[in-house]
Amino acid sequence: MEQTFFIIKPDGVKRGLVGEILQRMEQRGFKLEKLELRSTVSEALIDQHYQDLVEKSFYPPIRQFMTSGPVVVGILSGPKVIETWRTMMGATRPEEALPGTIRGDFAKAAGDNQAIQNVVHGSDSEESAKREIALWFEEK
Ligand code: DAT
Ligand code: MG
Repeated sequence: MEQTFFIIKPDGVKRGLVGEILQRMEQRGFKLEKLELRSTVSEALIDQHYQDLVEKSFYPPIRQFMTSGPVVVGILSGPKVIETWRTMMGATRPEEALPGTIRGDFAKAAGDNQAIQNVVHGSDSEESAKREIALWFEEK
């Protein structure tokens, strides 16, 4: 069965959205294969997670944001879960995320030079899902 890796980011945990987000996963019929609260996340882990973004000018605030508080991480499984979870998350930029999506319902637009805080992460391909699951759960 297809699997994806997700993160409920520090803004989602701080704002008390964990239950709401897990409920949407369950209502959609996906199975939670793994679920963990990580009270701290290292900069090294986030840099590996976002290995394709570390050189970008907007990256330092993202690193700061992603290590700013507890996150909830897990593995979700089900048919077409990678694409479907991305659809449920909504667009990367809060101002472009449609109502009905998690980001469209909850993410606040960022100010200039602030990190985009968009509540959730989901793997964008089968290859990313495999890599991220190994990074977060098998190579601790
Ligand atoms: P997504 O989280 O929708 O998969 P991504 O993988 O391209 O988007 O980027 C990871 C995070 O980095 C994203 O949630 C917010 C931030 N980000 C991406 N592109 C950005 C940009 N052009 N400016 C500022 N932050 C950006
Ligand atoms: Mg991404």
